[in-house]
Amino acid sequence: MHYRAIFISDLHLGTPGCQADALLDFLKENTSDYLYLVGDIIDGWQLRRRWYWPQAHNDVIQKLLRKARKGCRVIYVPGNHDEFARHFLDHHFGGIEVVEEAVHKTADGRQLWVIHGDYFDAVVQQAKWLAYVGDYLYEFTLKLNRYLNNMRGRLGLPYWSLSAYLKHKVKKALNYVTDFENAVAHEAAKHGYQGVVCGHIHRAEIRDVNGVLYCNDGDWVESRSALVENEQGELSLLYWQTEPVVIAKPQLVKVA
Ligand SMILES: [Mn+2]
Repeated sequence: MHYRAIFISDLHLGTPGCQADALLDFLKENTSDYLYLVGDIIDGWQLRRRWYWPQAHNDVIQKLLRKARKGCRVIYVPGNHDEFARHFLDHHFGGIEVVEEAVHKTADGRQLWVIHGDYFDAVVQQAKWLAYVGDYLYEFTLKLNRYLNNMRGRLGLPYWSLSAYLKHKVKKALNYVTDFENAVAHEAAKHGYQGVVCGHIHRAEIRDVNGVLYCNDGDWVESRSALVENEQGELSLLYWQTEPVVIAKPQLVKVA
């Protein structure tokens, strides 16, 4: 298939979790005018701890470089796991442009803000922290609730559920993904973009958030997903399923 644009992120090359063979197959079967690498392409964090670099990971890099050579515009927006690449912003590597963020104009004229998304951790962090505390607090509340109602009972007061009262607040704090999506979309709207493409949370999605198109291209660790734009400017998510590999081909044996 040929697309106008392909967005992929969170490949995590350099880790055993990266599904390099499936990714290589996807890159072979699909071409595009634009290819956006939306961060966490190479996992520098893990490589620093333990060197892991099989041939398939080399092949992926070779394939990306070949695409750039053949005229595909490859734009690389580094993420937090490949933050070392942020030292080379606005440089070219074998035709691959490294930029902090990009703006992709779709065929139907929409402006999409392309970012990895880790900058929003700080915004969402508070909610995440609350979630951990919230979970613990909930357990504690249940105990406290029993104790309080025991007291209330002895004083002749009716039963009152403290845990029920706090439950909806905890639930709200636990919604990390939604918080992230909303924060990113809100910032995109503030900058005047019609949509945003990001990665980082490994959760593929296309949805409207208050009039802004939120797109997350997923990852190549679990979901094996990509965001693609066709010639009409329509965006969709693609989950790559490889065909079972034929190991032994039937052979013709000539009998003399
Ligand atoms: Mn990331």
